Amino acid sequence: MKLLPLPADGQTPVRVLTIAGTDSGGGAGIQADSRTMAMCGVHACVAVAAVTVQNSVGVSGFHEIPPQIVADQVRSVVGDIGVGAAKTGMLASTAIIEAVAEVCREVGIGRDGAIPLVVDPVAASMHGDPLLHAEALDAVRHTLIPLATIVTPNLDEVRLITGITVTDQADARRAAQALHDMGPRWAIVKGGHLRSSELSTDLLFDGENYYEFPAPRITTGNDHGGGDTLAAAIACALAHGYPVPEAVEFAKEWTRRCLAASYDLGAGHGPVSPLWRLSHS
Ligand code: PXL
Repeated sequence: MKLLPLPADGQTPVRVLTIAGTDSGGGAGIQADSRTMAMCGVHACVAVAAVTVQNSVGVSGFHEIPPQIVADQVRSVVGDIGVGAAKTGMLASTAIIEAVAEVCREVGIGRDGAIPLVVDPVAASMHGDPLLHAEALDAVRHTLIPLATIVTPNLDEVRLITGITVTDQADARRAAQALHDMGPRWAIVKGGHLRSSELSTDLLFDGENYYEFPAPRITTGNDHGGGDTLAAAIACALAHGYPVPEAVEFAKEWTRRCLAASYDLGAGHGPVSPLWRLSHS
């Protein structure tokens, strides 16, 4: 695959900011984002929104960071270090979403700013453990998604956000339209969880044209952090100046490789792994 250019020794790399939750098991969230960013040659800046208590079996609790501290992390990083793109993951609550949206508008992150924003509307872990208060779905719909350059829900999140249960490509198109109507520049409906299909087809929509990204399905129980990895890779490619369809194409192949390299960890689901990059120059 075509990889993103790596910085030379001593050269300041492209920077990407993730605003998300930590995963003590190291598989998803900020840990997945930072790993993919590092393996893409990108310097990861992080604004921690929540700390989860989790391992390979599930999430047993989380602690929310005060909204002002989340926003201050974003302001501090953008004002000094500067970033080429940003990504949101687990934001947990309405108050954090509102604080993040406000600071993003202030510093120029988002669809109308200079810094593209990938919104991964994380609602629950793969085990079904909640990572977002149910009352915050309205803020996801009306405050967070409208800010996005691209929004990247999986099918469970599509159902929660739009009410549409996707079982085929026609449903996926309706869902992409419904998401786009909320205001992001681009919407992607990920087909990875549509187990009835042999292909994992992601559908990208800009309000006019649909772009399909079919890929052979990789069946593994070790897919923890897959959604985070896709969204983080999109953000890395956008920071390198890729147009959105090319960024998605890159990220899809990146994530496929990470799924193929996933490994067992603990008694539950292992993580997707970008470590394959270490042996491919
Ligand atoms: O993969 C979604 C996700 C995002 N962020 C955090 C998570 C998870 C899934 O478990 O724990 C912190």
